[in-house]
Amino acid sequence: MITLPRLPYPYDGLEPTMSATTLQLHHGKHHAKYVDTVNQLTANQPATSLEDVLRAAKGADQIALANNAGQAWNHSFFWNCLAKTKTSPHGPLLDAIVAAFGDVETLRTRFIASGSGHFGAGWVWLVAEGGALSLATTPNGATLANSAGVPLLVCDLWEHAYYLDHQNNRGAFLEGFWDRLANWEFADAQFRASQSEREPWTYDEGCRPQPIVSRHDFEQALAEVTAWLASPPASGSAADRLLSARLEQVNDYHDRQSVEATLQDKERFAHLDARLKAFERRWPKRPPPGTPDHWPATLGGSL
Ligand code: MN3
Repeated sequence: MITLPRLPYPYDGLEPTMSATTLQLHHGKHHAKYVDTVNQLTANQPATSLEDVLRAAKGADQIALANNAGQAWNHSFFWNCLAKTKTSPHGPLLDAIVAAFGDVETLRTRFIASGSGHFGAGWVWLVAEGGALSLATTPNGATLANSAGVPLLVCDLWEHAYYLDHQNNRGAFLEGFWDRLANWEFADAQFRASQSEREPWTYDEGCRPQPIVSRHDFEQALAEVTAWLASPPASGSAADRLLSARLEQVNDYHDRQSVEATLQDKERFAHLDARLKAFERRWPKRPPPGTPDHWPATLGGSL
């Protein structure tokens, strides 16, 4: 079971370059459909990551699963390649661009030409392998997830990505992507991962909720984890990993003491603690500072 990730921005957050109508349809209908289809096709299989689903779906009888899983992965990756604020390549990534293409402008020209020249539906990628950058295109639902090269950026070449905003002018869509939306901070993080031991972006990571930065977010996160813990998801499932991520965020936010705890919070923490103790078998990866035990010993801490 995989989930449809939330977008890292509101539907109207990329206007006017990408309209809210396009984004709503693209994420809420197209991407959602791929996710639903993957879940239908894997309903009888044990819970696993989307990357593992893709690795397993190699046989000829699994083309539908490979296509839909590839599309689910590519779309979530694509959402992370878009940003509300303009960014530019810098540091070692910029050096690698200069080494491979001469300059950023040449890379821009070649990226747009590759995407425009790709026949039919697909994806155009900037890829890093062994520190060297290159461009690639993949047809239809093919993906660079699990490939030797680490993808840094991708742009969707399916007509549904641009037809409402640009009709048949794919080149104008690619120019808008490159000039105003391309998320170079994300590309930079991917490039650094490709140069280190760190794992590059995963689909699960794309499903992580946005960081808690306000009392409102905190309230929402508390409500979510309370509801989840009332009937905990299967260990190792996508929902389980999401719950784990959400608990980490609640814990981190609490540790930073950036929220004034109310009497009601204390009651809710105590309630969460009781739930966690009832299901203490999971989330071993982040023991609290100073304790050898699994995380979290007491969610409420010193409250
Ligand atoms: Mn698409």
